[in-house]
Amino acid sequence: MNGLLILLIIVLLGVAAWQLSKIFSLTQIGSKRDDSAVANDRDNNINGYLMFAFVAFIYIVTIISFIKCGSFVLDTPASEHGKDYDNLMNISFVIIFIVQTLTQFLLHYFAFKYRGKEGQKALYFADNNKLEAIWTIIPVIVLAVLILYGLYTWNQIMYVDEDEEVINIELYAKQFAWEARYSGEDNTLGKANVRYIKDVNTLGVDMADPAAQDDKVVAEIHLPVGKKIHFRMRSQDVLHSAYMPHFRAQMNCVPGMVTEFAFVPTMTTAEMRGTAMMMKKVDGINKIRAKKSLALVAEGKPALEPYTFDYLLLCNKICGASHYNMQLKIVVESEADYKKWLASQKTIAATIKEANAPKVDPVSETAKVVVDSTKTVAEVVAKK
Ligand SMILES: [Cu+2]
Repeated sequence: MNGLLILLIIVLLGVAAWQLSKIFSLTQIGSKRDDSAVANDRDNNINGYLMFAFVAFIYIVTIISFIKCGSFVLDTPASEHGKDYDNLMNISFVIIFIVQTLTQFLLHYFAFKYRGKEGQKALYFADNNKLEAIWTIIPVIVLAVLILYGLYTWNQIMYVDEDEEVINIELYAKQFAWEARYSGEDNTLGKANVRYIKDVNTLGVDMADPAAQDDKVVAEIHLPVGKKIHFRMRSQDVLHSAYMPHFRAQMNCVPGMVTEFAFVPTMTTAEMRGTAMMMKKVDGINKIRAKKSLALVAEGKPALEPYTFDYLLLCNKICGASHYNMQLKIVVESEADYKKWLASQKTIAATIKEANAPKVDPVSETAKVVVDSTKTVAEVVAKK
């Protein structure tokens, strides 16, 4: 109903504006004006200066974006390949920035310089081979270098040596959560299929596969610093994307197929928390939180907890209403701490066994013993 009313108001406002413009035209009858519908020098000048105004607008937006959003750029990468990735990104940014600044200036400057003038005719070139060659060959060379460098970097990042010692981890995406599975003692992930999903076996691990017995499903990811981690990604429902921005890693998770990404983390969570850039960022976030907390407390609500930095695995595909909720904490630590943590995690086999174990209710068990006094407690329990 509200929508209909708003629409009606807009239509009525439109009619009113149209009527006003008609009244305005009627008041102009008799006054001297140019009705030829051909641009005169005044129109050409206005358009010429508007061209300048537009290029100024583009530059101002660029400068404001740098000032406002410059601090969102992630600083030091926390993975070995991160430097190559950042290099590629920076080179692309610099080239795009220079080319865009120059070409936009030239485009708008010439549009101004050669704006229409009464009595002036435009010069017509059928073609100019020299100019054509310049604006074809230069972009071809620049693009070829960029693409070749990009392909080389991508291949370096994606190459995983079969014989190299890696830690195998599976990332499982579903609406709207992540789960991670470690390959256990044998360092081999057991087979899995969506058809095997049942009760606590939320990843559909094939428990008939010997390699699956020691696999561990965990609630947060722990990684040892300096070791190569080989991630394999699966999705249960729709397209998701495993995104670990601090490690410069992203890979789509596609239902029905396994995708991969491998990297070596180079900075522990503690080391990243200690960098000047991160401390400044966390400080900024906590200042905003403190301000919001003041307003919350005034309303009688609890204050916000202060923020501490943690690496995150995020979903980078808009996969549904709670897409933003898809995140999993990643802890990078020393190898000793990592081993200690991993040892404390339960295997899937143990979790399933525990879930399927008959529930012994101590109260009814005692009652049975009392009622059936001809049997011993041991007999009752054994029968059970
Ligand atoms: Cu998602």
